[in-house]
Amino acid sequence: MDLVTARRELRDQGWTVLRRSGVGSAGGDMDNAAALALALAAEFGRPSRRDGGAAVWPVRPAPDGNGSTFSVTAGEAGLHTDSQYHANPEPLVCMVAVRPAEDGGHTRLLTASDAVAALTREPGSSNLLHALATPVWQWRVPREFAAGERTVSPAAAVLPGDGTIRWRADNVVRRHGGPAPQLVARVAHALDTAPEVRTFPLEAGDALILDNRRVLHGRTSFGDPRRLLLRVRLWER
Ligand SMILES: O=C(O)CCC(=O)C(=O)O
Ligand SMILES: [Fe+2]
Repeated sequence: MDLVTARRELRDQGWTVLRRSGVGSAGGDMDNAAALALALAAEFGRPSRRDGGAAVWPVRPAPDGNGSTFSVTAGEAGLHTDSQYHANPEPLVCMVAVRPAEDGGHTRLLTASDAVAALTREPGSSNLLHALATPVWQWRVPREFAAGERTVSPAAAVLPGDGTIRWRADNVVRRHGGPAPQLVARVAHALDTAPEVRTFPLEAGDALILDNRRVLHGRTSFGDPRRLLLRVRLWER
């Protein structure tokens, strides 16, 4: 697929996959892969260095098994949007597979409109959708990125009603007046088990670019410690 087609697919569908981009090809080292991933991502937007200081962030399990966010842990990642703990999440995320896991770690995607459809099928959906449209949701900043004093996001809605979505289940702040834990669990379950979720592997060199305000992403479980993706979050040009 050429870049023009990929940009159109991203605009119309909310995500696109460029197969075999050349990133991580045999013989290349990590610096080379990161430079290639950055150049590819920059075709779609302006790379963000906001979290972690560098534009290219390696998504791989930490050797000590510790970590507070999906990019440094193995296992599954429930459907989420990135940077939900910021007032203004980056609108685009690019992830390039350098070394896929031998045992899963497949990409999962669900569009915001399919998410709403799944939630609408839930019992008591009007209460659920009302709660998600109310700006009382806050998320903990992962400790890997907590800069300065701010450890919790400003309050925001999950579904503000403009077609966008902001979501992550495992770091929703629990406080008085905020969403009840059962509500968080119900929403997560409805989304993660929705039949509309697309699940597919990224092969080495494949680049996924997604609209971080219109598409939820996640991954199936894996254990392979050698799995490596490179992630670049992007601002619109
Ligand atoms: O590991 C993956 O496939 C996705 C990782 C992810 O969503 C993240 O780092 O925010
Ligand atoms: Fe993510």
